Amino acid sequence: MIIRQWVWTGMFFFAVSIFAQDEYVIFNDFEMDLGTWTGWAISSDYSAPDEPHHGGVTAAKVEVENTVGWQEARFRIADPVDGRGTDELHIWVYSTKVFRLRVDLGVDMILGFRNYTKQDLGQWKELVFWFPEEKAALWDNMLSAVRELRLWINPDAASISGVSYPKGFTGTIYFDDITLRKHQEVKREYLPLIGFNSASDEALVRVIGAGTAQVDTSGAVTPTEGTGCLAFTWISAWGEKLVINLRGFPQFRQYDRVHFDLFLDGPSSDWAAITPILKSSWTDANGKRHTVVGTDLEDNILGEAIGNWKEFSGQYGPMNSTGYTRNGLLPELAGAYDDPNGTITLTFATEGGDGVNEKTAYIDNVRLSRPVGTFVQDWELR
Ligand SMILES: [Ca+2]
Ligand SMILES: [Ca+2]
Repeated sequence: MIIRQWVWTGMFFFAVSIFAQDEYVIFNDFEMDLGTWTGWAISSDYSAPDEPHHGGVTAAKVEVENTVGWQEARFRIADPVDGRGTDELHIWVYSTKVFRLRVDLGVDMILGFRNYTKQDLGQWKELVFWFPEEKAALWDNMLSAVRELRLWINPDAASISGVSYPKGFTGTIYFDDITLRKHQEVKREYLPLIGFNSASDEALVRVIGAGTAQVDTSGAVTPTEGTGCLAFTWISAWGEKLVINLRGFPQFRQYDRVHFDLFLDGPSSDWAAITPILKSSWTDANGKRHTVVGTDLEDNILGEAIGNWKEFSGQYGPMNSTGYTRNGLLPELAGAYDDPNGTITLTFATEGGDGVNEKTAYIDNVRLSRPVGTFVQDWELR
């Protein structure tokens, strides 16, 4: 069933991709600009005619010497590119040794690790780094002029999917066709889940630590949906503060994004951030215990949500991107609905400056969405 589901999903996306051509911003194709390489990239040159290249006629041939582990290399191009509105970084690589590469698009824009494995040796592989549209929005200013990649290679010894990666790397890697994919907006359909319009919705909510949470229908704050919203105490010290029980909403499996509106009633001169975190636990038919201890959907700086309503969202369902790293979540979350004792929650971690500590914040209209017409319906995975 698992396989069939993915085949179906893949077929759908294949059908769509015929019509929706992806657009890319070229970061560097190594035809005109070799860029500058520092750190563990001890030397760089254009590939010779008898050496590998992926597109055009040349690639970057980089000699790597990393013997210390957590040491970065910086790759810088002459003219920055506008990466706003993108959602993937693509890098083609070629080597004769396995490696793991972490890429940062700039300071604090960490895209994570991708692996060049035994099966890839001696051939070109496209490393795809997906980042959520929420992150892109957060990074908008930095993405407007991307000029540098920060690269980390084999910083620690690791064993992943049966492949042993040593600490450090000495050898040659060819790089080519580094691009950013433009994010394609899709029309979405929504399912309202929790409206907090009646005190009965309080049963879905649990407060961790100090503070309270209750449904507010006083009208003191205008809800974004219906006649009420959830008022709770904002605590500035970072931590998990509020838990919403999703166990009663099996429709969760038929959608791929969760959204909510948030309003922090504090001084807009201050700062605050919220992270929605999915957790689940259940036992499968073979008695095996499954636990998702916590997947951060996104870190969000509140910005204009201090003093006003703002929408937040996060992707948890399947996605048409080989760089997407949350597909493993699907069976883990889905199983929570099959086990009568399964649990699944959306936990909010909050933080902020002193000026917003113990102020009242409001959440409303917890809802799900999916691309219109997409077959997310059965990520029924057994
Ligand atoms: Ca090239
Ligand atoms: Ca409401």
